[in-house]
Amino acid sequence: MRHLLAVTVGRLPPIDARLPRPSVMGVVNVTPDSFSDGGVNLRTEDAVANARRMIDEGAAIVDVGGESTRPGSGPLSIEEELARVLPVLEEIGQELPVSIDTAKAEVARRAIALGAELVNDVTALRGDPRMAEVVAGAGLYVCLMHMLGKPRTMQLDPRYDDVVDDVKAFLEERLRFAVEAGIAEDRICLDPGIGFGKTIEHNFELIRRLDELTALGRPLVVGFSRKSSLGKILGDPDAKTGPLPASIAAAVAAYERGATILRVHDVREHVEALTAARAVVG
Ligand code: HH2
Repeated sequence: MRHLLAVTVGRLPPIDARLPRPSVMGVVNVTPDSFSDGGVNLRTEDAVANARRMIDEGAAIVDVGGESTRPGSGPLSIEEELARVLPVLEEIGQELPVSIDTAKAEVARRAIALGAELVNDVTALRGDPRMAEVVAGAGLYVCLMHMLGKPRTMQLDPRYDDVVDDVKAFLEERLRFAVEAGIAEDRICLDPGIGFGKTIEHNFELIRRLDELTALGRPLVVGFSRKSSLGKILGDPDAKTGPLPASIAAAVAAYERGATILRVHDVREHVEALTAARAVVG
């Protein structure tokens, strides 16, 4: 067993020791409708095989999710979300390093019981009043992400006074909330939430000024992989996704500006690019 989670709960190292900069988080969406890979991993055996391949290709962790949060999507029932992710976690939870991408405390609790070591909550503990307690009680890692509004409407004319200042203030407040709820600060990472209630310019400005978010003192996760802003700047105003070379460029730029964890769909290519970028950055 590569993954000794059962004996390490409560004594996990700080997240920056467990996931040093740069680390790749491979995306395994067990959904029919994710914006770029909907349906690819809907069968358990496909999700398991892809998760194993991502770890073999150099991902430090795989992020398993059952609910799409693409623009325009609506919520999913707990039963449906559990039915998608639990069979996958039963197969890989003790074998591979796994993160659970959910905003539901019950899904997180069941995933943790099967071996998940990180809860990736796109609502930053706002979606379910029991989530903070579940994460704190398990002593695991958590990612707190910024989102303006809800997936169904978040891309309808998002506005900020200053996107970086606003996202920073939000993440600072959620970090304080999490620590007050009993989650050790050294287990927490933060994410500006690329594409979650943001225009193209907002997304790129957040990366351009990422140093202002690293000033919060916590490792940053960035998920620009395949997002539509990348397709749009390449000339297709109706793009729903962005291509791989543009995804890699955004990931490398984010890494160079201080990102620690890059959340990506194409693991091998990002690992190769980030290995080269790291050799340059030193
Ligand atoms: N992006 C997506 C989902 N979860 N979590 C974090 N921390 N950061 C992100 O940028 C992020 C995320 C959306 O991408 P994907 O999972 O591929 O799509 P969908 O929500 O349609 O399943």
